[in-house]
Amino acid sequence: MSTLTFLTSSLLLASASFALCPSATTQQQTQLANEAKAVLDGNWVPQMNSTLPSPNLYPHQWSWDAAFIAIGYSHYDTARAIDETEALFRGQWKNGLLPHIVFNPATDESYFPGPTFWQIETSASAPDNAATSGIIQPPVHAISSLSIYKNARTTASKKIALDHLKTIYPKLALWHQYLYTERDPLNEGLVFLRHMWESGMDNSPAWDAALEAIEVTPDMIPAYTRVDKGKVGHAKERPTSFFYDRAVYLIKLFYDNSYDEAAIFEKSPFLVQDVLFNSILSRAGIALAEIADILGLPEDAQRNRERSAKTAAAITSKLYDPVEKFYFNYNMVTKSLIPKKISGGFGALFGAEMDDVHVNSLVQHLYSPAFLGEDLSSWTIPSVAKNDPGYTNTTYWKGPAWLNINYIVRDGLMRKGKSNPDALKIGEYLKDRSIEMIGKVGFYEYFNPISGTPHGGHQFSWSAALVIDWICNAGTEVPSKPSSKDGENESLPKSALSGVNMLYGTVLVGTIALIAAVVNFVNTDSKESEEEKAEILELLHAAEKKARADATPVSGSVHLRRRTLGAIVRRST
Ligand code: 2M8
Repeated sequence: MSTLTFLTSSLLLASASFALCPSATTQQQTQLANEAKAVLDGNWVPQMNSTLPSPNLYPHQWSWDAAFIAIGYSHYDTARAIDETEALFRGQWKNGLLPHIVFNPATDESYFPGPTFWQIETSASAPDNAATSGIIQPPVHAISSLSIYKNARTTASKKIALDHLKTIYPKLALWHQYLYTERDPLNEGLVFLRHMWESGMDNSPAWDAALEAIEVTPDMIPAYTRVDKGKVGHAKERPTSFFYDRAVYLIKLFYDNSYDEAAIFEKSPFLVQDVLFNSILSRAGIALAEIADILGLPEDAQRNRERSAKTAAAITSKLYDPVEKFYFNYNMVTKSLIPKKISGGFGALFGAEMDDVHVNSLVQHLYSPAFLGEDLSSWTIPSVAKNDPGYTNTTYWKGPAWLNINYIVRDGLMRKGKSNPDALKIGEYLKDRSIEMIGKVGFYEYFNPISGTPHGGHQFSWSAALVIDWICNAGTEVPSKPSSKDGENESLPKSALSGVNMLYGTVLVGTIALIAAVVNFVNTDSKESEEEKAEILELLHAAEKKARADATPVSGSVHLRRRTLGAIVRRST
């Protein structure tokens, strides 16, 4: 790498760190995006090269969290988005299984089930140098790696993102290969899940009947101590002991069978095909095909597209119930659909093959009182239909709204609903209301869908990451007043907005000083091409434009920025 290329790279990467969300159209958006950035940066663990989902509840790296988090980072720190992804894949098993947790050795004891509980050493496929769990989570990863590449804004970050695609593609391909072979023994194009945690929607009422059919007595499971209950406001918001006993029972079944998928498929009392998981897989398959295209691998691209199309078609042919006009999960043990209307059913919009009738049936469900209401009175989509007997406002995946589900459904509505104005309207609504809610209450884990009040872990990373993606991609309005349609006694706390902008301004000035130093140096290096210099100038002009747009009353630094940039640009021309 030449001196100038190196300096240009540093310069361009440095600039990326302050140009967060150029498409933000209001000061409120800019402020919220900066707060979201502060959440991610605060949860970053340098020793692990990864980000905690939430500092008080989840002390390790989780799989689909990492993918959403990387999407957030992709808008302002390509290198860190790559680190996050590569850290997760260091836990990948030899057969391709991407574990749902990669453990941080420094905090082993602060989460149950910790690394030793999984006994992954019973499997010949377990990784040699990483402590992981032995189950999976929805495969958002190809989507996030493609986002890292697409959202890279400078020549230097594009280059490292392309290098990342080259490194990660074989690992992603192995991950999808594992899913389509080990987890689809009937070759239906639909993968099965063997643990509730694999769905990401852990204690959803969709699993209640299957769990009730599993008889567990204390002598059948190893002794264990939960640590989650003391870490949230109300222990009753967390899953029950009944649920945890069965979660532990299944883990024991896995290690007793050395994580052999065929043996588990034969013996497990919990085997489901999940709408959301398969829908994400289908979309991720298209992303994987796009990555293969970028890397010049047309045969791989074709194979990924074919597999994705098979999954997309199978979701609708097997999991859509034409009577209820809804997508349901499927219990492979009882060989029947699980008739629970949960938010994951709307996930079909993200990756299933649908015609207008399917799209419209989901849109009608969203408008029903069980979900958003005809007048769109709910803040965002509840995780379970409000008229389901298992629904609660505040218990984890049994009713509360989650940002990642709203993000996925919103994306599906905007893509599949192009000829359905109601779909587009709800899509916009979901994004605007989610952003409004977060702006009011902060970056929490989940929310009461009726009142919008926050619950679970605070400083929750994927809530922050997805807000960044929404704001950076589209520049959504952040309305200043919440709706007054609260259906419960809970009321919204005051906005959690803080003084991040002060810090931001200081960092900006520091970065520009660095740019000045670098450009001075560059100007003495006469061997470099005019093209490279033009690239730097373009960056400087962009930085100046951004500094002007960002003009906030931060201790007079705007004048300093303008003067500094003016001097740099003059010296360079
Ligand atoms: C929750 O799941 C973990 C188990 O994996 C837990 O309850 O301890 C879920 O919300 C899951 O979707 C999420 O990835 C994880 C970390 O945020 O927490």
